[in-house]
Amino acid sequence: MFKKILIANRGEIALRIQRACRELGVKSVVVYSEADRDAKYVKLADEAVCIGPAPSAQSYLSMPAIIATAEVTDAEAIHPGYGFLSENADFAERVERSGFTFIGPTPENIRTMGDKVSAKQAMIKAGVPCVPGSEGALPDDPKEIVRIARAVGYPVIIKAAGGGGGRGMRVVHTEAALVNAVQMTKAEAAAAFGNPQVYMEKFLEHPRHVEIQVLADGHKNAVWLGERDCSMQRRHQKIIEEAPAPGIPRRLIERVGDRCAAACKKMGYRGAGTFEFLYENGEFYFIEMNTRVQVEHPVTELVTGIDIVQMQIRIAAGEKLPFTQRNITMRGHSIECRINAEDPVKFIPSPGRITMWHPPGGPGVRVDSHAYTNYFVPPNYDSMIGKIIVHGDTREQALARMRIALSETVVEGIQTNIPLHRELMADAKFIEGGTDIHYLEQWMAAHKR
Ligand code: MV4
Repeated sequence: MFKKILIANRGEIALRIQRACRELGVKSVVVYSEADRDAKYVKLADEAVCIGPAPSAQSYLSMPAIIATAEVTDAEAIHPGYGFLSENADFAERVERSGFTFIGPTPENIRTMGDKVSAKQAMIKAGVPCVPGSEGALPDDPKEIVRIARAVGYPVIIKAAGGGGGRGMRVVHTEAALVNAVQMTKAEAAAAFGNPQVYMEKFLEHPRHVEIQVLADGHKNAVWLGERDCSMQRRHQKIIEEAPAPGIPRRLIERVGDRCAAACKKMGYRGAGTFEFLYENGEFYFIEMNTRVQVEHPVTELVTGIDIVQMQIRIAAGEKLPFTQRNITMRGHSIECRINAEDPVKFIPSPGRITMWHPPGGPGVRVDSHAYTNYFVPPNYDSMIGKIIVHGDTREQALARMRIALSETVVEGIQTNIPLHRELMADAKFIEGGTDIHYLEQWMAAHKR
């Protein structure tokens, strides 16, 4: 095991990684920007080094500053968390070339999944079900593009190979609009990602977003840890996640999960990963793979009892997976509410000083947050200030525990989306389970917001 790890991130995930390090008996170094000087996890860390001013480009995205800090503090490995440099293959490569261990997949794994065309090709090869569409990148010939779209059937969606997470996509409903839409998406993709390649898929109109968590050790062992339903989102920002996904037949999920684990073995995948699917009319369709730990990983931890962040570290240290698929069991139901410093109606960020912070507690309640009374939420980063995660024997018990947890929570001095969460936990359709990716936006409109 490592003696010391550098945490190249901030906020709740920096604290989460630090806790995993502590439990493993590993010392942690955090890097921080001038805006995060007073953060709790900076005080709690064994060592903390200021690496630059508030803008991420000069701090959390500065590869030289982070690698130099690992050198001067004698850290052996770097955990990138989520966001920032976590899915940057060049960073992973530079970390390893500098003699440190990158706590994550190989640069090659990250590169393959970062290019959505090569990711999809890898999945097709491994037998993971994908959305029907172009086989690989679209050709230049307009006649060919028209032919492919006719075969797929309208509506279609044009996606940039370099995109992902909702960036660089365009829906096309008619043949008349097709070729122009492809050209526009290509031009935007070239400018935004330095890669003009685009591909085509059948556009699914009412899917749910269901993802599968995997762990692989790079020694040909891979397992899947169940699924998460992340359909409750707005503008590609998830706000509620849960495990398991309500109402999906177990044997169907098992079949897809086994394919994901098999794909990891085939690709020589290493570390934690997430296979993102759209689920519509009883079918799973792969869209993207994330090669990092995700914000919503705690719901999987609560139903499986497996510490995903500790597993990332142990895998990076060269350990083999300590369990096989047969040893993994899912128990009960877990729900996560992301707490954002924002206007609950207009969603505009609400940074500033938290004058009162009372987190909830009690049976089956977990709070992952770096916030505290008197903490100043800086305006420079993501507005998420923490997560309330609950577990119960049933979905009903988890819902009840979340309602109680939200009722106990007090955050003053800034606005948060807690009122929105309280309303959603009482919403008949959410309580029923299985709402699609458009539900929240429709709900907001119906509630005249
Ligand atoms: C789609 C889709 C419908 N059909 N692909 C958006 C984010 C990126 N990961 C893929 N996305 C979508 N791809 C096909 N073929 C609808 C979306 C989509 C979406 C997906 C997941 C979660 C939220 C979403 C919101 C809007 C659109």
